[in-house]
Amino acid sequence: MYSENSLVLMSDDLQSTKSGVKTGYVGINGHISQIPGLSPAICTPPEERARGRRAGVLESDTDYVKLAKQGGHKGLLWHEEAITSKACPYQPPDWFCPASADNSKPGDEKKHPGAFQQLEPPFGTDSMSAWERDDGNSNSKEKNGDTLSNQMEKSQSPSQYYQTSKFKRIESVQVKNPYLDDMEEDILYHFSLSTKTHNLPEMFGDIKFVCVGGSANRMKAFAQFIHQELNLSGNPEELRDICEGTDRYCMYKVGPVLSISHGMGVPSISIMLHELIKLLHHAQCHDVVLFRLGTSGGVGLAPGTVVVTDKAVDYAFRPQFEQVVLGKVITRSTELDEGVANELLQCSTELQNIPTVIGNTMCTHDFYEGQGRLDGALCSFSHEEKLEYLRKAYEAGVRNIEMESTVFAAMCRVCGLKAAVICVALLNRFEGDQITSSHDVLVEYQQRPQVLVSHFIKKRLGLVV
Ligand code: R2B
Ligand code: URA
Repeated sequence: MYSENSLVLMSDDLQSTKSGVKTGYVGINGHISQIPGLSPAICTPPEERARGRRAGVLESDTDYVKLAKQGGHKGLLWHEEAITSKACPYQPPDWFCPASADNSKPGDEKKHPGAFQQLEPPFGTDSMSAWERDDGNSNSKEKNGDTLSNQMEKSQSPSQYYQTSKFKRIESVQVKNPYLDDMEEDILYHFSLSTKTHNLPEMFGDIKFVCVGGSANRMKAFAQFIHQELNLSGNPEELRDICEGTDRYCMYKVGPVLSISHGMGVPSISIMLHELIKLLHHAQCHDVVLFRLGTSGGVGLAPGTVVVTDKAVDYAFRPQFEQVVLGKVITRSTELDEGVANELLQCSTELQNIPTVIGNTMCTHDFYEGQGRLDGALCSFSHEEKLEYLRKAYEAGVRNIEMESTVFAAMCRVCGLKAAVICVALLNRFEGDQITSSHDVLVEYQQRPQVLVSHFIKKRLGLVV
């Protein structure tokens, strides 16, 4: 059975060409998404499995919803010898299985002493600013670990890093909520998924890359694109929305990649992130990297430039996110993963036509006044005042402005998830406020973060060198 190894790529997951170049990530049994009912090749479960399961399976439900309500079907992750050519195990890069060949579950603390950070009480540790952390006020053990791994990441290429990181700990997804453990069922309402009606480890346990972006259509297009890039079998047009039970967000699973939409603005992405992080936790995912792929207004940059975020900063250029909790403001640091950002920058140099810089990204709560636009329904400042603000932003290292990066960075950081923000600049805000480029040009710009992240993923999977 596959489940023991379900978090590890097997030899047949990657198809080699004669030249040795890996050409494709192959899902289990050649299925696209490995999620029941989402791949055309997956058959319906035997009748007896459907009976006696949860009540509430309605005649009117789609095949997928019926299957999902029954918790998927059991043989889903079996390897069929007849289909897979050889049983010799694929040697995944260390990154994929950091605890070397040991396939133990992330929850198995005894086998990995020191691999797990102690859960802190809610709200206990994340109210420090980045400056306070830098000052050494943090009592977190995590800091030493991070420093060590950051140093390694700085001095070595990614492949060297993975090869030498035998003692790298498993990076599990840490929800910071003690109440979750006591809940009999967790309903991820805006995803239309639940721990009782869905087998989340089976559905999502192999996820290694989560790509989020504002628009549902763009994230569907990204799922289809990455499907082609990973050379998966099956028709990318037939990818099904895992969240089809709701129209709040869309979600597509393509091999080890999850593509999800988050809507516009902090409140929308924050709801999605709560449920996504719980989903990854319930599914026992580990060593997951999150990417926000988006659009933005450039600050002193040519339209079409891709910005990989160094620090996500607020309206006053501070690397922090303020969350109101029980009427009090809690400040969380918005530092992103430096190693991933540098790796993305390196990827951009290996691609044509993806001009890329690393810079700070300012996150605002509004597209118009909040970003200093003169073309909203309201405007209470002068053209000069706008330029002055943008100049100050530029001096503080801000190279682009968007609307989700601070909460994205803060939540990922608190929950132990490596994360990066990659946004294309649609215009140079020193030159105007309206987005005047043609539809075709904008479509091409929006593909740039996708192409960059796809290259990163393919490199990490060993599909390109
Ligand atoms: C970028 O583009 C959207 C506004 O047009 C917003 O979601 C963002 O961050
Ligand atoms: N998205 C933003 O938030 N701002 C812009 O200027 C462009 C896209």
